[in-house]
Amino acid sequence: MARLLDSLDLPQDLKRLSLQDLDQLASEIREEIIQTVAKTGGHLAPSLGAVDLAIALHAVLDSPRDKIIWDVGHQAYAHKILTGRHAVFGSLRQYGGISGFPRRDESPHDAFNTGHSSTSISAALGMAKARDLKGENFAVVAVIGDGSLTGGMAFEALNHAGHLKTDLIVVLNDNEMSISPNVGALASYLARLRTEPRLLKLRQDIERILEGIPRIGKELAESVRRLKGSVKYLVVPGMLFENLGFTYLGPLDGHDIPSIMRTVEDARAKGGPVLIHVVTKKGRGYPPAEADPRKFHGVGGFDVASGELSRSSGPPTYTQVFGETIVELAAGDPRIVAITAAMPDGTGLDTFGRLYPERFFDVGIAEQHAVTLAAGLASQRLIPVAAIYSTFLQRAYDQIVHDVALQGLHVVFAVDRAGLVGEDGPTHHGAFDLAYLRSIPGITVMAPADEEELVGMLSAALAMDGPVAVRYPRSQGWGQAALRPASPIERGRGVLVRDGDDVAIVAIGSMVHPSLQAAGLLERKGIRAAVVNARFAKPLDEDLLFYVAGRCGRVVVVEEGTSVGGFGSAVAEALARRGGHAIAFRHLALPDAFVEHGSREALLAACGLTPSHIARAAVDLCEADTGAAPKRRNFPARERNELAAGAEVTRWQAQTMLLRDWAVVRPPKPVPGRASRRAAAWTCCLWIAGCSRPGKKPDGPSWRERSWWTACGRTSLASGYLVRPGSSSSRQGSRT
Ligand SMILES: Cc1ncc(C[n+]2csc(CCOP(=O)(O)OP(=O)(O)O)c2C)c(N)n1
Repeated sequence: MARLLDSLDLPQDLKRLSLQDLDQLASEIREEIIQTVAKTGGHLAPSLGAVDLAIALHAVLDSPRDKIIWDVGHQAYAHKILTGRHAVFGSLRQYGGISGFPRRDESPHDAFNTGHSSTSISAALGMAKARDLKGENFAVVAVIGDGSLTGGMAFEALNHAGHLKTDLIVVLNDNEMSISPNVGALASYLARLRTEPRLLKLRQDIERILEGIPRIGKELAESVRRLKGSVKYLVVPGMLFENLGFTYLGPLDGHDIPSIMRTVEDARAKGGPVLIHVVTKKGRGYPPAEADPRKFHGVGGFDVASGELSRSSGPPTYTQVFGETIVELAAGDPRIVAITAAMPDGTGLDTFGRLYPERFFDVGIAEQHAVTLAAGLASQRLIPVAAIYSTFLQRAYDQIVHDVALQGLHVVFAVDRAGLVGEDGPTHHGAFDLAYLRSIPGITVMAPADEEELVGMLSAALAMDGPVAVRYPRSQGWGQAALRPASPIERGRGVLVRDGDDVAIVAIGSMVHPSLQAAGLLERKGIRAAVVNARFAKPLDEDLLFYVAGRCGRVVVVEEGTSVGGFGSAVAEALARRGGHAIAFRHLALPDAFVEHGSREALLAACGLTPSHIARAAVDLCEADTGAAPKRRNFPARERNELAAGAEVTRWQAQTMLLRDWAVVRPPKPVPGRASRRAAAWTCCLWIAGCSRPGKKPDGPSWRERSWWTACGRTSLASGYLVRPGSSSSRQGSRT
């Protein structure tokens, strides 16, 4: 039988379909979603639950003139199919295909980009106010789930909307679920509204009776008015929303298309802020998803017939290792408590929650509250572990700064999904945590090279002081390839995992193993690459960095984080601060742009973060005349002036500069007066500059190395820091 879906011009044609046709269309769309998501993966259960709602809204509204904002946007697949993307729906979440979330650049029907929860009411209110100010006329509808309504922003927006009183419709899509069952007092309140719809009838009956009482005297009239008010309080469903200034309509069956259509029309006619409460079933129309909506919230591929999820074999994911490790650690330390913001499964804390319910807090989709709750717990000497995805932790930046770091509180942040997350795309990539965390004073930021190191880092993090973040990617671990035995984690210390003297690859976290693979590729080309597992983005192991920088003269820094302000910037800052600006330097990182969706592998390749890209960068660095060697021998005027001013010479004097084996520069003895300090500085500069004269020490380092050291020496003096390039000190050399 020909499908309606293939013959309609949507969304316009919805308006002329019979109710029976609308139901028929709903089942066709469900089938389309099931078949597609089985291949592409995606948010199955939420989208199946919202099919009838999407049809009803598009049947009544005139999109894109009227605006529909889908909160989170993970439930908007039917909306996509209904608004011209049916033909390309098979490319859902694929590299180059359509996004799994609403995107303004994808369709004019996507009124607002979403991905993070609880934003829809604010955005809708902004649009509604813009409409009023511009004297325009269109409807604005925010569709928000009961889970997303637990986010503070949603309440901030409800509060403001109730005050502004402009025309705005909020559809509360209540399926009793966040990803896992919704938690909190609000969830219980909504449950009461759902389970006691008789209250609505009761209210109507009571109000009718009260209206019928004749007005005998002012006093009685006033009593009746008060009585009406209190009865309303007792029995009116949605009183919470009414008190916030909304008209509450509902609860309705969210799969009854005509009922939703009528109610939306009523809401438009009523005007002002209206909340329509619809009750839906997550996973509707696909029995396995209806039976287990938690499992089918977000899936990879699955077998439609059996409902079996495709599982990848191989090593456990970082998330699983985190979940298991934190349970083990908690067994030995009752101070450990765990916090999630509505993601017990996603973060791997579900087992912890089952084993230690008293020590486990699912706060709802409330990352800001999660972090400050952790701060409160830490202030009483418990050790909170807040497991939050990198992208969602962005929400709680001020809480990390103001409530945790400023007070030096010991909170452990398990920053999951750090780096590229794959098919969920730009709203979900964990691109920024290294950058936004490392700028916070007193914080420790580390990233394990593999799952073995994650275990060590978690134990170390619990034993440290102050805020500590451990960031790890959305991927499986390295299994047999993991670095074993993982050496003990020492705060601020990296590890030289492979020695070499042509080029140093300094990598952090998920990029350490690819860098080791790159070093293998380079070896075949006769290039000896040192590989540093930096472990810490903060504090940075500057000694190790300068050891390899001095030894190789060329540094490739690799990170799965933004190229702006992250680990690479930390390395570049350290080099600049300590005079290594003449080191040939390449930085491989995520671009300063939002990375699209696609498989993690495809995206890593597109961003140049594979072993072959790393090797290529190292080869380029070795081959290129990078201009690393200073062209001028004379000190630039600015530096000369700084030196003449005697900047920080005494600090410099307190140290010794080692230039490999062959030259030791000892600063002159401390000298009191400013003139003699200046003289001392000049002596040292000239001394170092002298080392660079070609042919002076035929058995010494190359001209290139010497001139680099010269450059370092000059900058050191100017900036007051000392560089120890290429020290042959056995202490550093033996650190692996
Ligand atoms: C700020 C933020 N935190 C966490 C998430 C992860 N997340 C995606 S959907 C979801 C549950 C949303 O529940 P609800 O709004 O009720 O929609 P449903 O899936 O039940 O349809 C969560 C926690 C997110 N998208 N944004």
